[in-house]
Formats: sequence, structure tokens, C-alpha cells
Amino acid sequence: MANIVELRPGAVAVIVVDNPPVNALKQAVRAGLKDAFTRARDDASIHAIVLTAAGRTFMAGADITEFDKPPQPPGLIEVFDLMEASKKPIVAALHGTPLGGGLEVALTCHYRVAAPATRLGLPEIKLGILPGAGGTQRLPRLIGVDKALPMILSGDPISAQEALKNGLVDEIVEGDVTEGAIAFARRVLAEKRPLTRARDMEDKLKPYRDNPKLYDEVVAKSAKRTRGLAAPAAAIECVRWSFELPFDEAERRVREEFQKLRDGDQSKAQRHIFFAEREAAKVPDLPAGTKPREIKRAAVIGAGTMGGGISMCFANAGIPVTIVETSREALDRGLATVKRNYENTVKRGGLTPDEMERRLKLMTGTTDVDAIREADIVVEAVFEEMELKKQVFGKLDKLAQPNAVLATNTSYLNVNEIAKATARPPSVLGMHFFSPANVMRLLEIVRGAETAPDVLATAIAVGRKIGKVPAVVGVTHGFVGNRMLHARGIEAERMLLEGALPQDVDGALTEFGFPMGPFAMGDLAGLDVGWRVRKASGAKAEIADALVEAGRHGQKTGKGFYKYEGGSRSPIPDPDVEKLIVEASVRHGIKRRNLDRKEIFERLIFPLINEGARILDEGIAMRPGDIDVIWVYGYGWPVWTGGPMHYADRVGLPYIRDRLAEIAARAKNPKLEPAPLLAKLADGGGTFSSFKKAA
Ligand code: T1G
Ligand code: NAD
Repeated sequence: MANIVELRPGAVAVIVVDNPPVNALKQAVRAGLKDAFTRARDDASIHAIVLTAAGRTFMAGADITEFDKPPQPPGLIEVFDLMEASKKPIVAALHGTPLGGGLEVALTCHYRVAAPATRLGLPEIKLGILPGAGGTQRLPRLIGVDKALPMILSGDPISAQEALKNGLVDEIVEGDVTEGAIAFARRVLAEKRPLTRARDMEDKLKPYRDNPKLYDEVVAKSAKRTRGLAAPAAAIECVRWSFELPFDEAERRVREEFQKLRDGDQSKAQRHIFFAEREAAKVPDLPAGTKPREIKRAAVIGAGTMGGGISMCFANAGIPVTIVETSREALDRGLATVKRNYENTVKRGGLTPDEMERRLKLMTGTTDVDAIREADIVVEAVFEEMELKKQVFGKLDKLAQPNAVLATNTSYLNVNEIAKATARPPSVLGMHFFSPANVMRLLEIVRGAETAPDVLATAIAVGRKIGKVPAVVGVTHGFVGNRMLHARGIEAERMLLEGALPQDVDGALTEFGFPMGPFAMGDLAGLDVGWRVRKASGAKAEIADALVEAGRHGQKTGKGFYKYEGGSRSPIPDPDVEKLIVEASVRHGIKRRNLDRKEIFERLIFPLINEGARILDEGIAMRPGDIDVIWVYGYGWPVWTGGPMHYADRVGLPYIRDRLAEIAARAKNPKLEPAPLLAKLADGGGTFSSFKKAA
């Protein structure tokens, strides 16, 4: 086995880090680096050092699994002190994704060269922390405060080309990057170039030292969403210290901030989601060596809201896609919407016109279903009607090639029943996208009773390829997300009758960090959709039904639970709605009372968690973390609280059990009684996360 850090001697020595898969800077790597830099310092035959990494990437950061354990020396700072004291030039050879601590290592080198496809970033903010090893101090010195702060606050990487432009890298090298770095180091030696240390660079800080107010403008431009989040606010302060304080004093304070964040609930929740996201696509009972099928061409049936968005996902990933509709008119409408979406992205600067054309060219619209013969995967997105879906799958069965994967985007319907409309149920599964499909990251992959292992593996691989976060779930009405959403909705409507108004209910969720509450969401999706489903099934939702019957269909009619003025999407509380709600209370003989935020919040969230417990118990979700991932990526659950099951563990299951029992008794609704698993865990002092381990 190769050493985890190897020193290859020579006039230009090469230090190679080899810690697959992403060369995370775990303790053994830090110790290896310390040892290698010490030996390089002490070896008189070495005149310069290239730092490189084996495998797919330069170091992608600290090892996140170490954050929950006591720190083990040496720390990165010890390694950095050695590097900065070096009299021999150190050149970083970057490829892949130098991120976080990995980029901070590179920032401490005297020079940086990069392969053309390198992406460089400080993603710590996405884990609820901030760059803890010099990133907040060295990056502003190298590229300027105005360029460093947005990188730190967004956590998004930049390209090697941009890094070259802003001074983060010194050269882009084609071919082998280590060889390129060695050649670069030789030139540094030959030309006796100075040992540039980022910590000594002052030029780019000067304007802010002279006029600290300049920084307020940078902050105003860079800070997007910081409400409720501890890390962005702290990061803004840390970058401020780069021009306010001496380097070492600033770094000392940064480390304090870093440790506070690392030990806080928000970062713990975000780290939980980082690992849960990667686990959600893993299926323990898939036979080892199961290979996904090759996907060269896709087809989508239906060019409506979802079909259009799903087609964009394929085209965005470079996969040609055929879109099948029933009529030319529906097809043209669908394709026009797709085009408009792309044009808006171009207008916002998110896409070049050429790239838009390239993507549009990958899409072929047709009214001839025969065209799906060439597809390796077909995603059906027609109306939510079982008979129609069965008919469509019957046709797909006759036309699709034997190896094709047949997926349905149904929101609720039984995937096994749909599969039975074909003679090949093993090829069928659900691929449940979320609206808008080209934007939302979640992909619920619904495994049918007969779905073949390689079909499941294909859906997961395709999901990743098109940039989604796949979570594998079982068949049940509404799958994981919508089934839990339904549980939330029941109490929402009841609370209106008891005394709350839509803005009170929605406010309880937005205050917690959701982008919107159930009523604003209903207005956005269109209230008529649910109304039609209820009419068909004989179900009722008194207030929502009354609104629809009064012509209030939501944003599309300018009125729903709220009113919307002048084409705006901002909900405005409407006295007419209040009147309608109060009248309904009177009809039911309910004396309206004041419901506080806490009661509203718990009555929305605890039933949802309860349903999550049932789903876990039934094995519909494999792990509580899968449910968390579904809610964070599909339903706007605030990531810094870690998703419903993680949050429930933090609140404490006994408290939730007791509150649910009260809510159930008051509503006389046995469905709200604590689920057996929740009760069992609460009684035994357990948590949902411990349930995962016991399974
Ligand atoms: N620590 C531990 N494990 C990690 C890891 C990390 N930093 N990064 C990835 N893994 C594991 C991951 O769980 C998965 O494991 C496998 O590697 C492959 O990952 C001091 C405080 C690099 C872009 O936040 O963004 O530095 O599931 O499936 O799609 O200031 O991983 O196979 O068991 O995601 O090719 C900052 C996090 C840390 C980078 C590769 N760094 N990683 O994506 O593979 S904080 C990050 C990523 C820090 C300093 C601080 C991505 C990737 P398993 P993958 P990928
Ligand atoms: P939609 O009404 O916007 O689009 C459906 C399209 O299917 C229409 O354009 C229609 O002409 C077309 N169609 C009907 N029969 C067809 C056939 N036999 N062949 C080809 N095309 C046909 O509906 P939508 O919102 O896109 O929903 C589609 C599916 O996605 C439904 O199953 C829905 O439950 C599911 N879904 C919707 C959402 C959402 O938020 N809208 C989210 C997730 C899943």
C-alpha cells in the first residue's frame, strides 16, 4: 500500500497525498505532511517542493468525520507554520476540487498551478462552519476582499480560469499537473523568484484599511440569506478582521468562531445532512457488483409542468431527450415554456445563448409515441390518473426496447399497479421529481415490489448524472414526502377554524426557516388541483374548497388564501379570506381563540414527524436520514435544523409523544396518536438515529 503522504526526493521534491477517495485531511495526512515538510526542510539536496495529491482530487478539505471527536494533533496550523517558515519554494499542483482545508493548504503554498478543469472553493458555510485554517485571512489578501467574501458566503467553487484571472492560481497547465508544477518550480528557482506568502500581502487590503465603510458595500452585495444562520454572520466578521487586525490575532479569533460553530446545533445538523445525502442513494440489499444500464437517450411522456422540467434536466446533462405529447398544440405550449425558462436563465446570466441552443437542440418534440423506441429510459409525466397511466405503460411496454427503464413521475399512485400494466414489472419504478423539476434537487426513487436491482441502480446513477439528490423509498400513497406533507395539512386547516389565519400558520413555518408555509404553497401550486382530487374522491377541505368555489385558485387568479397584486408573487393577507374563515368557524359553532406560534408550529410539525415514524417502521424509508434528505431537498425544510427526524431527536421524543397525545385527544383524531415506533423509542429513551443503528 502506498504511503498516505509520500516524499519523493529530488532537486524539486514532490510530496504526494494519497488518502482516497477525496484526500480529506485526516490526522494521518496532517502528520504525514508535517513529517514530509520537515524532512524536505532538512534535506540539503532539495531546493523546491511540489505538493500534489493522488487520485481524483487535491485535498477536498478537513475530514468531516473527525469533527465530532476530540482534535488529534498535529493541527493544520502546525503544518502551515512549517510551510510558511520554508526557505524553499512550495508549489501546489491542483486538480479536481481543492476545497475547504485543501484550498487553505494551497493558499499557504508560495505558488499554485492548476489543471484546466480544477474547481476551487471554500464550501465550509454549507456545513454551518467557516474556513478555520486561514481561508478568511489569506484569500482576501490574494484575490481581494470583494472577491473573497462572495466565495466564502456562497461556498460555491470557481473555475481554474476565474482563479487565474483573480490571482488565486499562478498558472494553468495542460497535461500532467504535477509535471507542470515541477517545471514551474524549476523556473521559480532559475529566476530566483521571491517566496510569496499570502499572509504578507497587503496591497488588496489597503483600500479597506483606509476606508472600512467600503466593506459594508461588499457585504451588502455578497450576503444573500443569512436569517437564522450563525455561520454567514460569523464569516462576515472574520473577513472584516483581515483588514482590521494583525494576521495572527485575526486567525486566533477566527479559530474561536470556528470552534463555536463546529460545536453548535446548526453545523451538526448540516453535517448530518451532508452524510445522509450520500447515504440516501445507497441500497444495502442491492447485490454487490450491480451495474447500472447505459443511458444514451431519454424520452419523457407529457410536456406539462413536470415533463418540461424533467426534459430540461436531461438536456442540461447532455442527454438527448424525446418529448411525447398527445397534440401538436400541447407540445408547442410545453416546448415554448421550456424555451422561456432557458431564456430567463440567459437573461440572468446563468447560461450563455450558445449553451441554451445546444441544450434545446438535444430536445426533440413529437406526437408519435413510436419515437420512444430509441430511448434507454422513459419518464412518464402525464395527468395523475391511474387509468391513463396504465394505458401509457401498456403502450411503452409494446414499444420500448427490452433493456429500457420505464419510470413514472406519479406523486401518489401505486407504482406496483402501474408496473402490472406491462409485461415487465422488473423494468418499472417511480422517479418522483419535484416542481420546478429543473430546479429542485430531490429525486424520490420509488422501488416497486418487482423492480430489478440494475433498474434501481440505473435510476440512481441517472439521478446523480442530472444533478439530483436521489433518495430510494418504497411504495405507499404519496411515498415519503407527500405522505408526511398530508399529515401536516390536516391540522393546518383545523387551526384556521379554531382561530388562526393563513398568515399565522404560514408565519410559524417561515419563522422556523421554511421558505413558505402550507397556504402560500397551496396558492403557488394552484388550489384547484387539490380541489379536483377531493371532488373525485369525495373528500373535503372546507376552507380551501370554499376559496376555489369563489374563483380563488391561488396565484394564477391573483387570489387564494392571500391576494396578489400587480402580478407580484408576494402574498398579502386578505380581509375577505378572514371573513370567510370566521364565518366557517361560526357555522361549526367554534368559538375562535388565539393560537400562539408555538402551538401552531407543534401542531404542524409533530404530526409530520409522527408520520415519518410510521414510514420508518413500515420500511418505506430505509433510514431516518433519508426522510431528512427528502424534506430538506424537496420541501424546503431548513437545512440547519437537519430535517424532521434529526430535529425530533433534538427536541426529545418524549416531549413530542406527549404533545401528540394531547393533540390527538383534542382533535378526537386517532391518526394523530403517537405512532408505535415513536412511542416505543420515547419510552425507552431512544432516538430515531439510534433506530437506524439497531436496524
Ligand atoms: N470528509 C470526510 N469524508 C468526505 C469528505 C470530507 N471532507 N468529502 C467527501 N467525503 C466522503 C463522502 O462522504 C463519500 O463517502 C466520499 O467521500 C465521496 O464523496 C479546516 C473546516 C469533494 C466535491 O465540504 O463536496 O475543510 O459515501 O460522494 O460526488 O476550514 O465530496 O463514499 O462513504 O461526495 O465526487 C470542507 C465536501 C470541509 C468538501 C466530491 N470540504 N465534499 O464529490 O463524491 S471543512 C468540503 C464534497 C474544512 C477547514 C475546514 C464532495 C466532493 P462515501 P462524494 P463526489
Ligand atoms: P400537467 O397537467 O402540467 O401536464 C400533463 C401533460 O401530459 C399535459 O401536457 C398533457 O397533454 C400530457 N398528456 C396527457 N396524456 C398524455 C399521453 N397519453 N401521452 C402524452 N402526453 C400526455 O401535469 P404535471 O403537473 O406536469 O403532472 C404530471 C405528473 O407529475 C402527474 O402524475 C403529477 O402527479 C406528477 N407531479 C406533479 C408535480 C407538480 O408539482 N405539478 C410534482 C411532482 C409530480
